[in-house]
Amino acid sequence: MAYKYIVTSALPYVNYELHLGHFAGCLLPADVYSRFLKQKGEKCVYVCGTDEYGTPSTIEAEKEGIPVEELVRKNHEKQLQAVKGFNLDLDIFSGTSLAGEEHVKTVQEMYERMKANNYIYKKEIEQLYCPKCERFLPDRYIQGTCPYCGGKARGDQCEECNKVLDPTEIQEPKCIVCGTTPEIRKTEHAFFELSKLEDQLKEWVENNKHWPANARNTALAWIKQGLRDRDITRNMSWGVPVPDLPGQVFYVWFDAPIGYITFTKQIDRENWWHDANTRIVHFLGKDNIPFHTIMFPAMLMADGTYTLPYQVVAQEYLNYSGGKFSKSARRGLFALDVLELLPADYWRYYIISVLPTSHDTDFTWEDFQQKINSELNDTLGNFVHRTLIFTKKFLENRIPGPEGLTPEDEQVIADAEAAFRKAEELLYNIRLKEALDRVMEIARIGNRYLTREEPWKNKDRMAPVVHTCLRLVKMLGIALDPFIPESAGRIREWIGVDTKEWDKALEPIKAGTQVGEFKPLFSKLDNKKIEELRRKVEGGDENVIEYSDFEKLDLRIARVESAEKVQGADKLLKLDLDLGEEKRTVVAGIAPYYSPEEIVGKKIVYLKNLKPRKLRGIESQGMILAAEDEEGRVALLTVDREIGLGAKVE
Ligand code: B3M
Ligand code: ZN
Repeated sequence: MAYKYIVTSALPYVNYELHLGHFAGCLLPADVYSRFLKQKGEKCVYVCGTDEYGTPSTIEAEKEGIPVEELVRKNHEKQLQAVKGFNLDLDIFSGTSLAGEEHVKTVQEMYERMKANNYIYKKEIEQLYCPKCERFLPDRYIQGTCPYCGGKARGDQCEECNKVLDPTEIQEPKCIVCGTTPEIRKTEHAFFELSKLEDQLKEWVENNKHWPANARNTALAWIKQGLRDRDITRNMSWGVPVPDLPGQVFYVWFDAPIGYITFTKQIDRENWWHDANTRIVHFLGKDNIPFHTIMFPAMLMADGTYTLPYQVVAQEYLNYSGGKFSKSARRGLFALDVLELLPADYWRYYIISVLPTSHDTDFTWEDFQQKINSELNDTLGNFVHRTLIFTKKFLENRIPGPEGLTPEDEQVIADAEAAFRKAEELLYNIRLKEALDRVMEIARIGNRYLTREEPWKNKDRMAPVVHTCLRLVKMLGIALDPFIPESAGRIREWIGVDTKEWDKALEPIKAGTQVGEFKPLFSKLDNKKIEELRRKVEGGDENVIEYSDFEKLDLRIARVESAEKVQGADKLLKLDLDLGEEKRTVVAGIAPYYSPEEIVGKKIVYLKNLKPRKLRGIESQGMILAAEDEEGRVALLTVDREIGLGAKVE
């Protein structure tokens, strides 16, 4: 029975700048898998797009001071560039707001069906409302103290102990926009009666024995804790409107997975979703497991018209030299940056070869260098290049026929075919890293064979050996396509193979074909080059200081006891500071911004161990800290709560 495949990658939030972690987590594995299925002639579409609604976008838009629609368009375009640059063979890269009415309709219709099937009810809840902004505060707009660990809590989660919180239990809550203390108000929301589906979900997950362990275990652990009904609406305007709750939109995690259906609709395959013969295969990062193994399947069950996901492939994290990727800290490898350094295939090869399938993996430059040099260049590149060089040098650049093949030569082809078939089986089972290793085995077989045969020493053997090698090169040109499509395409072009159909790889190669112009597929990365790449990515070392540099500064809190103008210098104020145990005098250039009366009594930040210097005859001992912006406004650094004089700033 032939299946249809809908392959999806988790929709990246549109405010993200895509980095290699996203490519390892879901984009590349889905691409490899769907490319392979298409090569096998399976009916397959690969859909993805940006996740655009909800607070992740509105918060970022506010930060950048632009309308949310503008942020979405701008960032979607950037992500699209990255996705294209990495040669993802997507059938569509859409977006939940960019899909417009189509998405609104899909979401609202699904909601109506869930409601008709009695899985939706309305309930009044207590929510934080900011009287100054005159609105209910979405989770992430609330900041305060965690009631469990006392750490900083943001919205529905504590940033320190990671506990999931009800925003109303956060202590000393504040609106992040205006700083006002919000009040609790009642509002009616729609709830998804997830609890009703608990048994059905449990049975379904238990029966999905073909799921990878991380997805299945996480899902079962969640179900074991008991499934609570879910609030699926929010009082905000950036989202899909809830038809029967004016002023509210669906929670972003409700509309986002429905995006998979909307995007499939946009390429006219909607009916696949209703077909029991369709295998829906989700690729995602491990933090998204519960939404893909429980929430979304439950929504599909409650709707009743869609087929359920077949496979959930969750990757662990790819970290950058021991820590999470972070743009603001300039940590990690961002897609558009790295494409300027090396062709996409280098990155694609590396990512798949270290795919974090069962545990978090670290990107390190040493490992990257080693894989590119010894595998991509020495094993693959050299094998292809040597074969083509022999063809050119000894065989007038024409592919020789199979005449004179010995049983040993036939055995080499048979061994390579076995590796090829094994790769095929592994690809069907989505074991991509192992599949790539089997494909590389074809090149290793070829290299060992050439080293053993040394055809340059025995000219009679040249034609059969090169023929044998070219059979392997053809297999590589096809089997590498899911992994490194650009290089695979080049290989096929050089040897005149005009198809990438998977099963054509084992057919004999056309004798007499002229080999095209070729060049080395890859180049080695020496230490200097690696250092250069690392510096480019990390933004150079010039602007970075060590913690020990910072530690040299003896910064203290001091109170301004008295202040007076310095005679004959209209910019300067002489300040007497109280550090608790001791007193100091400084001269500061802040007279244009602060009057003496204004500054007395302020607790400010004081740099104690700066070498004293004389200004207008007065010894200035250290300095006080102030900030200045581009418009020339100046503000003193002060403390935001009670603290003892002389306290160390660190
Ligand atoms: N945007 C979470 C994330 O990017 C979320 C995935 C949605 S998949 C339907 O990590
Ligand atoms: Zn507010």
